[in-house]
This record gives sequence, structure tokens and C-alpha cells, in this order.
Amino acid sequence: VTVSGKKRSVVTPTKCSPTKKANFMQISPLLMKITTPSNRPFRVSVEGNIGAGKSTFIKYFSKFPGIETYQEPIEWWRNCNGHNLLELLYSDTKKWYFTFQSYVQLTRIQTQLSKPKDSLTRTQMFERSVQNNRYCFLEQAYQNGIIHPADYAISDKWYKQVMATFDLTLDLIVYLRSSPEIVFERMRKRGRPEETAVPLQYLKELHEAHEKWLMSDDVTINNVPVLILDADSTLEEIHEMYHKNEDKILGYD
Ligand code: D5M
Ligand code: MG
Repeated sequence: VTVSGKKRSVVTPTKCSPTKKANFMQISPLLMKITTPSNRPFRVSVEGNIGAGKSTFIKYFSKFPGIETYQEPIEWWRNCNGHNLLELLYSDTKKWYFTFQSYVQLTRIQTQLSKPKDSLTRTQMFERSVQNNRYCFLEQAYQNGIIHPADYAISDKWYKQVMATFDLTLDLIVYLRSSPEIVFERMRKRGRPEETAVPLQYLKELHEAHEKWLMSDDVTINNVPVLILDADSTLEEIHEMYHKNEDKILGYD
């Protein structure tokens, strides 16, 4: 499949049932042929359900030389001119979803457009992405009737305009693929006050949204190579997996 002059890597998906352990999969060798535009660092986003271990992943990679990491700016969402948007979102999801989305998307654009702080920076790593907002969270909210089709249409138009105006492209997506039951337990243990009432059903819907987005062969939904890692594993196994894939993840291969 040719996408804007470059080959897209194809990962053959094996179905991940929410109740079964996700399989660790390797990326296709085609991924190695993808080159980064020379005028900017390699851009990788880390994707996965709530509690999949994105922050742990980013912490692990932040110690490497030549990498800049960007955790989700959750504190900005908790304090937008004094308003806790995350709390509003979970207190009345239908009412606040669109509002939350629009602010989160603005912060993601700001983050993803960050100029490298250092001339030696070879890799920028983001926790989630503008692509995620559009094809994962927004999509599931629309499909599950949480947002009005008019709000969906407006978000889509903004997304298209923003993508046509700025270079927000990614070179790699790392998908921390998990089972909803496992991340549900992790979320409860972590105990973020805003998330106490988040039901397992929501994590199941988010899981499906990640699957539809990242396991799809439809290049209009995703044209970025995806590296899939099993996020249900133990921390020890997970570290080994990270170590094995370091060069790919950092764009050194
Ligand atoms: O994600 C942090 C929290 O923010 C978690 O409750 C999910 C929520 N979140 C993040 N992005 C979105 C969008 N775009 N819509 C709705 N909710 C969102 P965590 O996975 O814990 O790092
Ligand atoms: Mg996080």
C-alpha cells in the first residue's frame, strides 16, 4: 500500500478478545524502510487504554540520550482557568465530552508541535496524539451516542484543517495492547479521584476503539506504522520487551 509516496508497514492482526491475554507481535520489516523527514526528529506516540502503562513506558525511555518525552498534560486539563475539566467529564459525560475533547485536542496540538529543545534531539516521544483524539476517543464517543453528530462533524472539520495546516505527522505508533479487565484493576489501584466511577464497560469501549483504529488496514484511518506490545505482561517481561525494541522505538534502526 502506498501512502503519500512511502510504503506503509502492515501488521497482520490476530484478534484480541478483551478477556484473553493480548499477544505480543513484531512489526513488519517494511517499517524499517520508512524515513523521517530530515528537518525534524523521529516522532513516536505511545497509545493504549487508561492504565495500559503509557507513563511507565515513557519514563523508561526518557533516560536515553537524544530523546525528549511529553507526558499527557493532565494538569492543564485539571486546571483550565480554574476549571477541572477531567472532573466535569466524568461527572456528566454526555454534557462535557465535546468541551473536554476540544480542550484536550488544543493541548495535543501544542504538544505535538513542540520544537526540539536541543539540536541533539533525535526522537520526540508523546503520550497519545492528535490522531488518537480523532480516531479513538472522538470516534468511540460518536459511535456510542455520547456526542451529537453535529459536534462530531465540527471536530472532524477542525481536525482536517489542522492536519492540512501543520506538520503533525508521526513516524511510529507504539500500541500498548491490553485487556480491559486488567487495566480496570490498574486504574482502580492508581485511584485518580476523577476516575473512581469509571465503569469497566467504558474501558471495553475504549479498547474496541483502539483496536478499530490501530489494527485497521484502512489508510484513511491510520497510515502510521504500528508496533504492538503486550501490555498485560508482568513488569519484568515488559522491560525485556522494551529493551529488545529500543532501536525501533527510538527510530535508530
Ligand atoms: O489518561 C488520562 C485521563 O484522561 C483518562 O481518564 C482518560 C482521559 N482522556 C485522555 N484523552 C482523552 C480524550 N481525548 N477524550 C476523553 N478522555 C480522555 P491516561 O490513559 O490515564 O493517561
Ligand atoms: Mg497517563
